[in-house]
Amino acid sequence: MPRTLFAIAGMLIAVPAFAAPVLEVETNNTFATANVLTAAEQAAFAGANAFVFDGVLTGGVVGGPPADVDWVSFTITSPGYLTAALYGIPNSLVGDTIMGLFDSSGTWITADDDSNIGLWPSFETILNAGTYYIVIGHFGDAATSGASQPGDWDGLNANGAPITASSLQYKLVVGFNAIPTPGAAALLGLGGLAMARRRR
Ligand SMILES: [Ca+2]
Ligand SMILES: [Ca+2]
Ligand SMILES: [Ca+2]
Repeated sequence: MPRTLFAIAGMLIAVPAFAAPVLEVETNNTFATANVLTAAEQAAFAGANAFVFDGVLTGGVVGGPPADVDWVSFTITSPGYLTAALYGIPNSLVGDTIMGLFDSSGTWITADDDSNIGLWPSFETILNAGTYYIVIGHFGDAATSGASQPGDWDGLNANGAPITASSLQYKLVVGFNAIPTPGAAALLGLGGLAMARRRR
């Protein structure tokens, strides 16, 4: 084999496996027990600016334990636009899900009920660098028209009873577009800081 082909083959072998979805691991029912992307999954997210999270959201039954809630945590290292969309698999429109976003201190950022196809949620928001948490639950679990606390996502309805719902398989697709440096500086209010440094 010519040397260039050896070099190309070496490059192909060195390419990380970007395509593998992140698989949920129960129990991930609270902010504190969120599934955190592994270092390899986090590196793949940074390389592709996207990751997919596959999970199952089980329903509750009357008199039984609460319905399922799933938390996943990831980190972005620059400001940018984050888009998250939830889909049913395999190509399923079963169920009514909701989804929320919190920062690393558990402060609510946004939530959605039905902005994706059917009754599936999606949202897009601008974030600074940091660690964030996405939570997925059944409709009726927590408010999606206003702020909520992480503890509001507990698999219980407003009466404190388990949310009775069908179990479903889902695919969470998260995409990230970094804001180019000048925009990032403006977003972070660093323009003034840079000017102040220049004056010295
Ligand atoms: Ca689950
Ligand atoms: Ca769970
Ligand atoms: Ca919904």
